[in-house]
Amino acid sequence: MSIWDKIESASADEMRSIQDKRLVETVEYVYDRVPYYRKKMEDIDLYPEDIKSCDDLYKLPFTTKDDLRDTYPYGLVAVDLDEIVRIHASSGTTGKRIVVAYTKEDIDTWSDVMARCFARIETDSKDIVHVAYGYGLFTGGLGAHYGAEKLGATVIPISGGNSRRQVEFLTDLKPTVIACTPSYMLHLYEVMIDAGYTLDDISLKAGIFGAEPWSENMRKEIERLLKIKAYDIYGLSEITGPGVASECIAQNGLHINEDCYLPEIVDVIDHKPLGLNEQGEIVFTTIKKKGMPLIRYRTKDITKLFKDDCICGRTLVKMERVTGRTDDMLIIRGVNVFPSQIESVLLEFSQLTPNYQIIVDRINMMDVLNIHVEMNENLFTDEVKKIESLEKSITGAIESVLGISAKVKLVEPKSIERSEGKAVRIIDRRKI
Ligand code: DLL
Repeated sequence: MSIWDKIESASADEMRSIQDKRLVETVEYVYDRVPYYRKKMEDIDLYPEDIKSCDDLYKLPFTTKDDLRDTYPYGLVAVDLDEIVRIHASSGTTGKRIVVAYTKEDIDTWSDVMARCFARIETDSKDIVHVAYGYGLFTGGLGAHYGAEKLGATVIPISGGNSRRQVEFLTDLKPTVIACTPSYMLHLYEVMIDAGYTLDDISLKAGIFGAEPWSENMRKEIERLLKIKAYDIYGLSEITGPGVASECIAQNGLHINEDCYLPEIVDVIDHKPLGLNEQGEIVFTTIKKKGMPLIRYRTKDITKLFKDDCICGRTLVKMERVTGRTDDMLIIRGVNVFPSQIESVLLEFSQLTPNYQIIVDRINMMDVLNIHVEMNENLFTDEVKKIESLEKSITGAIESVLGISAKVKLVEPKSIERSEGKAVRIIDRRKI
């Protein structure tokens, strides 16, 4: 039993009353302290007294990445700068970088939610946690570090990169839990095997993987290769970093730390609120943050919220694994395609590895979807005819699942560039 059980297994009424109180406080707080929010509210004739409970959440204006850019760097900070103890930044794939600012209390809250995420997968003070998320402006490394340390676990702050050294630490220091992106886990596995090690040389029992979309099939692959439990953890810099939501041992949806981050799902087109079990964009309001609270922040991540009787006893609302982002969605000849759907199809084939790249071109006004995927060593040494026949089968599977044709090319093992952090899956040449 952990000290967080009370909040994590609160009744619906208890949770709702915490959320109502914290929401009302947060709205008053930002209205008083952040001129940008005050103006946004007054522009629609909305005042703090109009927000009495979570039922009124929908009245509040959304906040988007553009708001963060427009107010860069400190426009949404709600305290004097001398109360800010930490800055993180996210480069973003497009446009200007955004920065996020934390007070001491925010760092404590973040450490708590991250500790809760580790506790959810039964990590405790006896564990050695190998943190291979990048340390620095990216929130992954320090977020996981503070959480694991709060639990009393032994932390190896190795950060990303230098994979040979990572493998030495895994084999020498015998960490039991690893935190990194799922794609980097697979890369570390390859490096480990290439260096002549076997699973007997490591002691990992679980990994807490996130920061990029990954499919259920990718989970199976990691669990099969490494003989560990692979858990999903979700978060974003704007809201805090990792620790917004994470899986428990049930591996069936991510419990949201909803006492700190109030979730909603909205329609991706008209942004109207949707109910439980309806898929859309997940929006968060931070209800415990002091340095830079965010009201109805549009994440662009697509998922749904649901409740179940979780075997772990937690009552926290769950979100499904994020299948993609509204801005990750490729529209190929009018059909909406998410990279994770392609990944799912590819990983149905045992001769393939989870290393793939999606390259979209426009040739003679027509979108062409190319999928490059690495085959495994066995297939690579096989006859060309077999490879061609497999390419055909994959093309057929993509067509039947996604309803579009694709040019599938099987490439040599280890020929697709590896990333130490978030994998680069899509190259869309149409924009160039
Ligand atoms: O990636 C924070 C993080 C670090 C989460 C480590 C989990 C583990 P950003 O760099 O701001 O923050 O990127 C946030 O990454 O909006 C999602 O699109 C994506 N993302 C994060 N976790 C997951 C996940 C960190 N488990 C953006 N599944 C988010 C799918 C994820 N996508």
